[in-house]
Amino acid sequence: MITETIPEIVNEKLKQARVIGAFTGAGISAESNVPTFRGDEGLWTKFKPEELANFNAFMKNPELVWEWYSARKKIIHEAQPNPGHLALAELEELVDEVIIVTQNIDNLHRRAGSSRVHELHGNIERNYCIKCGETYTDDAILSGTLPPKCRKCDGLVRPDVVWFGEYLPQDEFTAGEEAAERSDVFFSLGTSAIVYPAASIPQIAKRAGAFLIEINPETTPLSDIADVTILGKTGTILPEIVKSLRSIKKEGTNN
Ligand code: BJW
Ligand code: ZN
Repeated sequence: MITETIPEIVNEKLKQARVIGAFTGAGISAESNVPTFRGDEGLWTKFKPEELANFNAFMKNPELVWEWYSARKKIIHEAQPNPGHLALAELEELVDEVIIVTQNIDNLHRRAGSSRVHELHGNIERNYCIKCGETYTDDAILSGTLPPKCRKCDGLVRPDVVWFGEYLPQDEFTAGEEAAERSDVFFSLGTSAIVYPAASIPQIAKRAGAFLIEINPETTPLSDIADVTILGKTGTILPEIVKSLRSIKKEGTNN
């Protein structure tokens, strides 16, 4: 079902759910003014993500790749969690377990208060040396000229994120698969759902029997298998969903 309003079945399924999973993408942070990767609203129209988010591009032109990441770092640093992130965090008060599986590297779920977050594509706050593996989480390493160099071995330092052609962190991906398999209701939120293997996570949830709800202003390849696709912004729809669930649960305890 593709709809612009929240159908009653969403409330019914959430009311019964003990474990809720949420797979998130750049769209959930769009209302925090963090640009998405693709589409008309995507700010990175000059370069396709495939052109910058890969190791060969980094080796060819580390300055350019670092310029992209430092610009994004600045935007993310200034960003605040939006009502969509906050609604997911609030859901933890109403349900036994809420597990977030995110493709985002921006930390906004944790900053909103979500306690279980699995990051499939890394985190912009971490960096590491490609030669000796030393990790850097302080911004001091980025304060000199770009690209930053390792203090130990003078090797190139890169952001600890997953680029095209690279493996996802195995433990995070496995945790994502487990969340998908265990969820009664599973959300796919603000993602174009085209980048694999991450995009297989909501498909695993559906196959394992979860009720799959997608929220996105546009349909995606996932819309074909979602039980409900709500065409809208996560910052508007998620708070409405959580508000209804709160009042339903409250009614239940009063009776
Ligand atoms: C809103 C909204 C609002 C807007 N509210 N919604 C051919 C076929 C199949 C697969 C492949 C292939 N060729 C290569 C591959 C594999 C490749 C892949 O999937 N490519 C496809 C693009 C074709 N995958 C990989 O390479 C992965 N690794 C891998 O496969 O390893 C195995 C291997 C190892 C060795 C050799 C070969 C294979 C790794 C993928 C890594 C992706 N990395 C990035 C960068 C991360 C770091 C960083 O952030 O810089 O991850 S790319 C970028 O895309 C980023 C994102 O996490 C990811 C997904 O994007 P996302 O989040 O969905 O954003 P958008 O912009 O696409 O969509 C935003 C959505 O929001 C839109 O739908 C809007 O409508 C919506 N929206 N406002 C709600 N207010
Ligand atoms: Zn080093």
